[in-house]
Amino acid sequence: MKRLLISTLAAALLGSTLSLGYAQAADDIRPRMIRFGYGLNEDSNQGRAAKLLAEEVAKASGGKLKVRTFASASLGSDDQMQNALIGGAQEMMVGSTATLVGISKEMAVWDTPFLFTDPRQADQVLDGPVGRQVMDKLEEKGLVGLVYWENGFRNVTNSARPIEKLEDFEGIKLRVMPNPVFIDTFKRMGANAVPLPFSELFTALETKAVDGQENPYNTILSSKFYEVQKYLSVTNHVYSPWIVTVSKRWWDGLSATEQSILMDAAEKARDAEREDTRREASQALAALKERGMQINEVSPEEIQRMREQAQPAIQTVIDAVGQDLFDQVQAEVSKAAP
Ligand code: TF8
Repeated sequence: MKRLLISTLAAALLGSTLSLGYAQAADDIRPRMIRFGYGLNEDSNQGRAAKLLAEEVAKASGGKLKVRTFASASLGSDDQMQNALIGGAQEMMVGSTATLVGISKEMAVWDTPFLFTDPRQADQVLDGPVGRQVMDKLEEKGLVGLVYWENGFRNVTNSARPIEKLEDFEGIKLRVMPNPVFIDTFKRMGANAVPLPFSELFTALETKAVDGQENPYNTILSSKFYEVQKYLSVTNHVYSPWIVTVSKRWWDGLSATEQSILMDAAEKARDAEREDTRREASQALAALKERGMQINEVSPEEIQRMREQAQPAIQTVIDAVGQDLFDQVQAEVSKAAP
């Protein structure tokens, strides 16, 4: 009996020594190359934030962790990169939450038309417990969400006519993100909604395969959509978050120190990115006008009509995320109301 106990103890001890010997100590930093992909070009709010993240990681790790950034979807569209992360072929990315709904259906809660009215309200909800809860759902799919960055309030551009009233959407071939809520919303408004990855958008606009698209001012500017779009109509129909994600398979092999270096850098980049994005957005209309776009505000009455018309698309959100999560987000939004 005693001998059995001793040998069991010895085996346990040996086992733990062995695993200590092989496993990485919790505060280790190993030399690593981290591929970080994104869809916009380097000279965009997304590109500037990615660069800042890379610099912060290099600084905090004494140059051991090297984040290599890949702009302009050179590692693939959002969807392709998400799958590369899940498979472990790529480590990190940033992209729209709206392109994640095929992998994690709860993400669709951010697609609710007219959910937020102010960016600070979005910050509070996204950075709060419900934002974290939605993010954590990614883990069972092989991704880890670190933080939300700002893509921003979306506005419509097209080459046919200014959108001044609901009826002006009629027959417009409008590129939307590959996402059921966006497709539904714009179909209800009367547009011919065409889902396309962002990486194909400029060419689609240039060749007139589609008439228009919708994105924040920042992207209309940085992606030079003003070269191929005449009209910009201020609809602010939805606030679009970006999300920084990492491969879970890869993340689980990092030490606690490495994980916290990456998390801290993602947060620092988030705070700087939101500031940068808001500053740029506040000057973007003037810049776009200067580059030849014709810009119109849509009256509050017409926005209200669009809102009512899009209302049934909310059911598409509820079907995807469940009534409980939907209600929880609504409650957080009213608490955070500016
Ligand atoms: C879109 C999105 C994109 C982002 C970006 C590629 O319209 O707003 O701009 O997903 O990360 O597809």
